[in-house]
Amino acid sequence: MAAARLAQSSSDMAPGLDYDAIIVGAGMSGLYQLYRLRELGMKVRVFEAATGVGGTWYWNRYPGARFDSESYSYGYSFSKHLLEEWEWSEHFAGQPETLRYLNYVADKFDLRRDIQFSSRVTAASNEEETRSWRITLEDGSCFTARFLITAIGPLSTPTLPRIEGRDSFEGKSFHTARWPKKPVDFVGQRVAVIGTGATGVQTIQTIAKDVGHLTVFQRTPNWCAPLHNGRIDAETQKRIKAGYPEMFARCQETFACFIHTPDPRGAFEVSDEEREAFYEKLYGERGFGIWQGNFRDILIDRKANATISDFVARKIRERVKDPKVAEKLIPRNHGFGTRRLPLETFYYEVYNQDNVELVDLGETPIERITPDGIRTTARAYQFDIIIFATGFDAITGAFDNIDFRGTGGVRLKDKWKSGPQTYLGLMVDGFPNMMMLMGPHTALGNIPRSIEYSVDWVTGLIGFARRSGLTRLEATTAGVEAWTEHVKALGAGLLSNEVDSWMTGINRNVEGKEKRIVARYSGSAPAYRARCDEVAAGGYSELKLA
Ligand code: NA7
Repeated sequence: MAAARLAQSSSDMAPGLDYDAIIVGAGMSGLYQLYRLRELGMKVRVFEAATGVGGTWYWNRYPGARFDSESYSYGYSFSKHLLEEWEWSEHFAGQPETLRYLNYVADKFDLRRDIQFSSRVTAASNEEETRSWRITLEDGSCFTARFLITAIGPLSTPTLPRIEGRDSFEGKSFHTARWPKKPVDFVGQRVAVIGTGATGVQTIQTIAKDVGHLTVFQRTPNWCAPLHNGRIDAETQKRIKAGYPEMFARCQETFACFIHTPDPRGAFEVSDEEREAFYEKLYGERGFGIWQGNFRDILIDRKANATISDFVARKIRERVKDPKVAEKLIPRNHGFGTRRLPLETFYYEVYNQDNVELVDLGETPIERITPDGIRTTARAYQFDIIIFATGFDAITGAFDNIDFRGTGGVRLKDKWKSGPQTYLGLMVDGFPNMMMLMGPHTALGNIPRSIEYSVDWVTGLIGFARRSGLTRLEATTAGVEAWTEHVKALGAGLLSNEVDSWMTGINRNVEGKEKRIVARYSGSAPAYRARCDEVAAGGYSELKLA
């Protein structure tokens, strides 16, 4: 740290600007970006809307929130000391532990002194003359910097359902991503959960044991598979630590940076018995193996996909006692794994409890929320608590919330009206000196792995600019068009791109987000990195540099 502090005093900031760089957001991306830019000796300020660090893991305090990626594959890999010191207690850590981890990171690297909390950025405008950005906070204060880096998260803008009477409910109601810090008491309460995505599933399986009565309002069932979490014993802990270099190297090679590698065989290249045995094995294993480590063709070939969908449907029928309820829990409009796979722990068994009811909104849609509950076309329900597990305005939502203005006052929102347009998912033409972390068109997957790569790439670019005396870095229009077309082309043929979900940009609770767009890079992470590496190796000559 001493070296970093020393370096900071040598900041060669442009006169008249407040900072060399402003980072928006102190989640996993923002924290690491701050650490890296400090190494360059830059004067950096992070503005964060929350009262603490952590981003996703700060806000999502809902009961049962936890990783679906193996804990040890999710932590930062950049510091050997950190890897040695930190011990994950479970294979898939819960939110409190992850938030503790991120606070530990912030303390260990003394990051807090450059973070301004309770500071929501509402606008950011490019100032051509000074080659800088001016950001405005909710309270009206303004700050300037040469570079602007967005670390605002792909799933950070929660959305409430557009249901009539939503605000008339007189009991307690919570969106899962705006959960209060003080735990909510469910004992004896009549609770409703709307939404059965990854968040809804975690919430439902966790509160079912405490509630008086639980009613789950399901619009679309999702395919879920067992998480198989467990504590990490001392022996395993040692093995994990000794194996970090190999494990991280493996994550770099896989399609989406998870530790699971697809089976090179196609689903029909084995006998029916072998296929069944393979699925049975995957269903019994921890984590995303059944999704990311399955036959190579299940996410691209409809018939191959049907074999795993049939297998999981049988599992649901075995686990849910009431056949009518089981049928409601089996997805009909999309195949296994074509939406983000929720991982579960006795989720299906919840529906065997006498005090749990599943309402299929396909049969009986919600008419309105009332002061004392929810009314469907069939009947009125009374509740003490309503939980909205209704998801996010994903990927572009956080960008829409800030009034970004590029050169000539062009609004990013207008530029992206018919879908995002980016260069490598990192930059936009007309928005010089602005870099995006985990924005549209970048490889997401096991997100900390992608974060570390993108932060390192951005740091490389800014370091290059400083060494070369460059003060204006901009993507070319041709570069943006080419990358945007490339991302669109990559999506063709993937079953997941034929299904409505946040991954295809659909959120009917937000006006204008009713049509599918390609906001997500769906190629492989290694291919993504190879392309970005190529740009760096070429001296960033694809950019307009001045
Ligand atoms: P998701 O996966 O977007 O799930 C949202 C859920 O809420 C989903 O079941 C929706 O049904 C349901 N929903 C949304 N609006 C309504 C209305 N108006 N009425 C009824 N039901 C509704 O969000 P999550 O928070 O679970 O997960 C997001 C990601 O965070 C997850 O993939 C992980 O990567 C972490 P629908 O399916 O649209 O019919």
